Amino acid sequence: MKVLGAALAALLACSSAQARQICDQNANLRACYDDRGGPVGYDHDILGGTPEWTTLSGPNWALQFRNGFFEDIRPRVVDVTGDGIPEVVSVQTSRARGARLIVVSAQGKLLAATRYIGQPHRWLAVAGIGDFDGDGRIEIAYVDRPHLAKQLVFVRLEAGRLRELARVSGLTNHRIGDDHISGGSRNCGRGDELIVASGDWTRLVAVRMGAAPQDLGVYSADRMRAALACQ
Ligand SMILES: [Ca+2]
Ligand SMILES: [Ca+2]
Repeated sequence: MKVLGAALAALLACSSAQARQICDQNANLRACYDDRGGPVGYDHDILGGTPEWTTLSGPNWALQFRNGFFEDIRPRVVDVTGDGIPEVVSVQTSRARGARLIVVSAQGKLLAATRYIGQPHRWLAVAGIGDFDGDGRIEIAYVDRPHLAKQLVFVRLEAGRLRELARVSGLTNHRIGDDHISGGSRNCGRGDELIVASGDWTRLVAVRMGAAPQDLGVYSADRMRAALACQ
């Protein structure tokens, strides 16, 4: 028992010294954030104890940004171009200019990015990826500054850039210090839609692009989970 205890202690000590990592996989593409070489000392901690991810990596590539890092809960490996090959959707933050949304190819090439928000400690939270207007093309939705501006933004990767398609005010999906993003996308038989909260966290809201947001009643974490499961 003593030997086992010592072995376990050694294992724990070893693992705590190792870089932390979080991954996502789709088809043959597995992409990961890790905090090798970190932390970067950005002093934001908006995601409550989540590492300042220094590296986004794929099977045989690794991406890092000078004076920046990845401020996110996990990479999202999704085919956003519709060619059957997944891309990686990520939130990359500059020390000087805050966060932006980026899309990276399966080979690790930066395909497109939104503008940085423009100042440090300003962030965006990905809300979901799907066909939110039913036209067969994929959109990426995120909340621009979920604690300040509270704007749900739809963008689509077109001709090498992320084109902004729509912006809806008064919605949010993250509270300062939460280590997770609330809500997400669902398809309950009427196409993809987003589940988010009203800006003051009192109402549960479903959103499709180009349609008025739909009030689903009083917000609670349990009711949000049920809505995501089409219940
Ligand atoms: Ca693709
Ligand atoms: Ca669409």
